[in-house]
Amino acid sequence: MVRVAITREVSPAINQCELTHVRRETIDSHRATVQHREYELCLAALGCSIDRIPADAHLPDSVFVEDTAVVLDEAAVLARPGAESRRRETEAVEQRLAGYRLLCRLHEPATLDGGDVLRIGSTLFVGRSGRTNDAGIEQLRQAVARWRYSIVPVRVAGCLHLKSAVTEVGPGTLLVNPRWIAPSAFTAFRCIEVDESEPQAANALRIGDIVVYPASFPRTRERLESRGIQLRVIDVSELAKAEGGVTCCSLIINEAR
Ligand code: CIR
Repeated sequence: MVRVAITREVSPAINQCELTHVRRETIDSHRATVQHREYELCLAALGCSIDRIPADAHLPDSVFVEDTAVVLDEAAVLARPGAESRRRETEAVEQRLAGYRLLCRLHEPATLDGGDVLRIGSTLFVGRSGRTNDAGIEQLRQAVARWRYSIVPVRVAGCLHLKSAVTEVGPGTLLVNPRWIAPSAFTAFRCIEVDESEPQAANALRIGDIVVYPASFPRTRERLESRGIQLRVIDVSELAKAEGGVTCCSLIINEAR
């Protein structure tokens, strides 16, 4: 399959990033950039062609492109990020996405971060979080109705986004932190729980049969490997200080036309 990964260079202002659930620590922006390049190389080795947007010194969190859009096979819905400081991140992403997909937009009072949308087949699970409000969920529902996606709202508590708490790691298989979301929304799936000592370990990026996974969660990693899930383990510790995980740094476009 031809895949494109839209990424964006780490902003020189990364130390002014938004933080909600983690204590501020200095981010070494050089190290963050090196790790981000390794992340891109990993995606390239998995068959993605990298479409990189340059850094923007006025947008500290702009490396986290996942939050700016929801990319589907038929279209891309531009998000309206819940944090005011992140609203303008969509502009450069919009220009890139226009080359791949029909675009739909959300409008005030909607807020929605792409990190709150987990697509599994034709279902969009949408986190009702500190970033995504009811109007965001409703406008997303209307935007995608013509392609028959069903929308399942999921309450998120204790973490930033839905995909901080649950991601797909294989066909019908999810990696979850049940303390941050009610697993009742996901009873149709086989759920692997993160190790209790690694609450942030549920964010994994599935590319085909392979799962890109952070090096910082060895116990949960063992659980995944023991269930036969093939991992590419990478160090993303620097951007984790900005509350980012492995899904956050790319927008994956399947079968790019
Ligand atoms: C923020 O608070 O918006 C950023 N510092 C982190 C965003 C991480 N994005 C994601 O989980 N999808």
